[in-house]
Amino acid sequence: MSQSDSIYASPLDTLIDFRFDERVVDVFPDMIQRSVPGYGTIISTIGVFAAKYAQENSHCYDLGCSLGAVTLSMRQRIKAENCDIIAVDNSQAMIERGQKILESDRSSTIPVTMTCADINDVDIENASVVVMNFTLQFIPLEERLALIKRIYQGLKPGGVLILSEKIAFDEPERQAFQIDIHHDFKRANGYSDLEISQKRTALENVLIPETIATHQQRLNDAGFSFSDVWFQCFNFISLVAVK
Ligand code: GEK
Repeated sequence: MSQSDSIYASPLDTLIDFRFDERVVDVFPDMIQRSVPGYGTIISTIGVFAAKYAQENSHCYDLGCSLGAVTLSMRQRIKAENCDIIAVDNSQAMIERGQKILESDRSSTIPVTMTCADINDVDIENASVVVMNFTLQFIPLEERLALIKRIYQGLKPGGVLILSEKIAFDEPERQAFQIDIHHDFKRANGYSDLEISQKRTALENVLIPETIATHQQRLNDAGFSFSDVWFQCFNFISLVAVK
C-alpha cells in the first residue's frame, strides 16, 4: 500500500528542486492520483490504446515508467503475439520499487524489462507503442525534438506515441484560470495551500510545460502525420500521434 503524501505539509527552510527519490517513491501513487486530474482514466485508457496498436513481434515502450502503472495497464490488455514491454526510468528508487510491484503482477505472461536508464540513452527500435506519460515535461526543452524524432524513427508504420503532459496556455487569462482550478482540484484532494505552494516552487525549474500547439508542431516536425488530443482535464492533456 502507498503511504499518503505529506512531503510539503510543513514549512521547509530551503526548497530544493523536486527529485524522484525514495521519499517520493513511498508516496508516489497517492501523490500522482491527488495531483494529476484524470490519472486513473489515462492509465486505464493507455491499456485500450495498447490493445489496439500493439503489433506482433514488436516492442512497446514505457518511457519514464516510475512504478510501472502504464506498463501494467498495457500488459493486462495486449493480445498481440510475441510482444514485449521495455520500461525505463532514471530514478533507481523508482525502478527498484517498480520491479517488486511487477513481480507480483499475474495479469499476463508478456515479458517486461524494467531498467534504470536515461531515456536519451535508450534505443527505440521495432516499436508499435511508445508511451511517455508525464515524462517529456521533465526533459530539457532543447532535447525534446531530438527525442521525439528518435521515437518516430523507432516506430513501425501504424505505430503510436501516447504523450501525456501538463500544459501551458498562451493567453494569460486562460493560464491563470486553469492553474487556479487545478489548485482547487488539489485542495479538494486534501492538499493545503502551503503544500500546493511549496510543491509549485520545487517543480518550477524541473517541470517545464508547453502549449498544445507547441507539442503538436513538434510531433509534426518529427514526422508524425496525425496527432490529436484524446484527453484533457484543466492543464493536463494526453495526445496520441500515429506514424
Ligand atoms: C506513470 N509514467 O505513473 N530518463 C528517464 N526517466 C526520467 C527522465 C529521464 N531523462 N526524466 C524524468 N524521468 C508514470 C509517471 S512521473 C510524472 C511519470 C510525474 C522520470 C522520473 O524519474 C519519474 O519517475 C518520471 O519520469 C515522471 O504513468 O511525477 O509528474
